[in-house]
Amino acid sequence: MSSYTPAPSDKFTFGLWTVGNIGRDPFGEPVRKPISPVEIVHLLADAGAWGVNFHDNDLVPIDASPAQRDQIVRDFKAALTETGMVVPMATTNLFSDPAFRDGAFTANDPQVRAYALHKTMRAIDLGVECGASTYVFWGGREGVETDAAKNPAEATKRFREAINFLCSYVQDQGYDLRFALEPKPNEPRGDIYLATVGHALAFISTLDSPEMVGVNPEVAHETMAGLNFLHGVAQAWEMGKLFHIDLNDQVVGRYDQDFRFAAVNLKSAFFLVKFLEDVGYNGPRHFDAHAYRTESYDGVKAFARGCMRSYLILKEKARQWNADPAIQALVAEINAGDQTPITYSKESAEALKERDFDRAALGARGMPYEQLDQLTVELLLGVR
Ligand code: GLT
Ligand code: MN
Ligand code: MN
Repeated sequence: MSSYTPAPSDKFTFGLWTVGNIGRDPFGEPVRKPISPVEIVHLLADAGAWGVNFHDNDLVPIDASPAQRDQIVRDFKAALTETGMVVPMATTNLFSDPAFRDGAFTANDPQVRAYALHKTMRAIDLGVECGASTYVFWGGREGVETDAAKNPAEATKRFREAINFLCSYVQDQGYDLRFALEPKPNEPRGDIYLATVGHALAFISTLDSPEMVGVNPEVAHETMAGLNFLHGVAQAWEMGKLFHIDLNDQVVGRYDQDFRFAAVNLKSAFFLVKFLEDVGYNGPRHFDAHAYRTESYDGVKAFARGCMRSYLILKEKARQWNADPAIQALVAEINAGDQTPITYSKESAEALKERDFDRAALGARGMPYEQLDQLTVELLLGVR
């Protein structure tokens, strides 16, 4: 039995904005005093995390002078060196400032679109300076409350132009950086463009440099859309597009909750962890979540530890599932028969057309999924 202690090889990361969340919500003021990026790095290192990610303005305030910026970055890097923490991912805040009230890359005002590119190039420089190799785009404000405001096809074109522009920028700078689009269906906008993993994957294939761009799916976001998160993740993985992942939890039909990983849908979390581990996903496991508003910083630390511990427990459960004789007997039964795909040739197609099938026998076969699911539940409940 493992001790469920995080190791660097687990690649657990948190954003400055996650443990640094001060508990402001649309109905209430902050409940926790802000802590500095340096303090956050120490808190996360203490909790056992491997890395920390940030938006440009999580680290450097939007109105900082160049000298202040340099000092902040120096202090932050010193904290990274002191703790051994890394920065695998960075991103831009294109949603807090009033300038982005109508979006950034898709805003109707061309000056806002230009400012969004300006801000993102600078944020990319900052991210790369701190070691980031993945750059996330979450288009929180890229959307509308009314479709009177914007033609959604035009918005898609603007989004494409922006990502193409930024891919060229990264290539020109010679940065070793890949982009990951993070879909979300709504909140803070009434409707957000590129609403799901599927929308994003289709969009990527229309870019000038599609090989540079993948996705950053988030549990809560696909769940808000009523979708099966694992299915989106699996499709992205199968296409070589799972560049990053945001782990948290969410009750279907609620506001964007960003709960501790596995706090709500244990079984979905289990199948997600099992998938990532079985396929050998090697990227960061980023917890994009925050502690309940009720918590003090002790609670924040408990929250961060809980995310990682639950992941590791589920990883151990996945190992048990893969080694459980009764479960594996059912898995073998389900996958019986010659599973080799039929490759097309004129002859194989003709032969297949002529083949006799016992349709009644095919329809008479039951599948033992009830048993398999019950064994899974029992394993998760700890009685196997
Ligand atoms: C914001 C959002 C997240 C995104 C972050 C990246 S910021 O908190 O809710 O899902 O991943 O911009
Ligand atoms: Mn979220
Ligand atoms: Mn996220």
